[in-house]
Amino acid sequence: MEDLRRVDQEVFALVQQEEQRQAHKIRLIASENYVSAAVLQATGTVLTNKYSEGYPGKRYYEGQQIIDQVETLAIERARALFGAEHVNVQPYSGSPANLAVYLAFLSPGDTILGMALPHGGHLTHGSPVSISGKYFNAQSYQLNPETGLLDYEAIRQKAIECRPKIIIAGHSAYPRILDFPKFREIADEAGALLMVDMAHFAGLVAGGAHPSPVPYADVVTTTTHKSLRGPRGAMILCREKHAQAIDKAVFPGIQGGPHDHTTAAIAVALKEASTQEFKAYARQIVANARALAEVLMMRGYRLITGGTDNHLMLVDLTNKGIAGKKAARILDNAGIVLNCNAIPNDPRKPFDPSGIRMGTAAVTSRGFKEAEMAEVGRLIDTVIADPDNEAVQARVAAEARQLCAGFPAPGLEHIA
Ligand code: DSN
Repeated sequence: MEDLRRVDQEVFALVQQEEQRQAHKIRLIASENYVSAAVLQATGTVLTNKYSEGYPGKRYYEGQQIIDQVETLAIERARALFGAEHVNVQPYSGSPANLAVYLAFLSPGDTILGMALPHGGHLTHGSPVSISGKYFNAQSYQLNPETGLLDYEAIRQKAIECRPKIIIAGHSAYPRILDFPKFREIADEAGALLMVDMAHFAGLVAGGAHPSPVPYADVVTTTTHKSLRGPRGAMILCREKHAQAIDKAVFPGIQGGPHDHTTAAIAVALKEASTQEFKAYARQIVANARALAEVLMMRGYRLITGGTDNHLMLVDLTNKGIAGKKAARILDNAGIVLNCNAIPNDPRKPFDPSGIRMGTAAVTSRGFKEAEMAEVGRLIDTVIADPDNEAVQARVAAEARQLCAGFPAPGLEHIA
C-alpha cells in the first residue's frame, strides 16, 4: 500500500490499525469473516473504474469486452456451485437484494411473512423500521417460547390466516437448520412464493455442511461476505421463470451500475468455495460452533435452543447477572469481538438486550479447531465471571493475542 501511504497518511494509518485489530483479536461476529488475499486483490482492481448498467451482452455503455466476461464467470460459477437455474450477481449487498425480490413480486401494501426481528429475523424481512415493513403489510412468525425453535405448525397457521404473497425463511440469529421442504409445503398451501435468505449460512450450503434451499425456494438471496467468505456484495438465485423479473428489479429497479470490482472478487470467492478445502472449512465451522457451545454450556451458560447446528449460537446471559451490551463491551476490551443480541421474548431493550451472539466463520478461516474453541470458551467465561475487573480483561486480551499469533488470518499473513 505504498501509494496509499504517500497520498493519504491518515487513511493509510487507519487501515493499518484495522489490520492489527483483525489480526490480534478473536473475531466472533457471526456475519463476519476474513477473505483471502486473492479476493482482496480482485476487490482492489481497476474494475472499479467501469460503468456497466445492464447485463452481459446487453449494456447501455460501450467498453464491456472484459466486464461481460467477468460477470459471466461469476454467474456461471454461482450457478454451478449452488445448482441454481439463474443468478444475478449485481446486488450491492443483502438489503438491496431482498428489496429487489420485493420489487419483483409485490406491490406496495402486499403481505409478506417473515421471522420477527427480535426472534432472529433480519431487518429486511418486514421489521417496522425497515422499508420492508413500511411499504408492505409485514406479518411475522416467532419462535416457540419454550423451545426457542421454529414452530412450523404455527407458521403454517399464520400463513393460511394472512395469505402472504411471499414467505421469507432465513435469519440472522437462529442457531438451527431450517426445514426447507416444510417451508415449501407451507408456501404451496398458502399460495405464496418462498424466498430464502441464506446470507448467514451460504458458505455452509456451498461446502455441503447445511441443506441447500435452492431446490425448494422460488428465490434465494445471499450476501457474499459472511460464511461464503467473499467481498461485500450479494446474489439472487432463482428459477428461470423468475429470471427476467429479478433482473429488471435489480437494474433498473433499484440499482444503477454494478460494482464490477466486487463482481470479480465474488467470482474469485466462488472459485475458492468450489474446492475440497472449502468443504473441509464449512464442516469445521460447524464443528467449531458445537465445540464452543459445549464448553459454554458446561460452564453454565444458557444457549437458546440448547446448542447449535450451524455456525452461530445465541447465549442468554440472564443467569450470569450481566446484560448483553456490557458483556460485549468488556469482551471487546479483552480481545474477543462479538455483538449483543436480543433473545426470543427478550424483556430488555434491543440496544441493551439479554444476550450475545457469536459465530465461528472468521476464527475457522484462521485455522482454529475444537481445541482453540475450548480455549476461547474459557477466556469468555473468565471475563464474564469478573465483569468489572479491568486487569482480568487486559490479561485475557494478551492471551487472546497470543492464541491468534499461532494462526495468521487470511489476507493478514504479513502482520506480526
Ligand atoms: N448485519 C448482519 C448480521 O450481523 O447478521 C446481517 O445483515
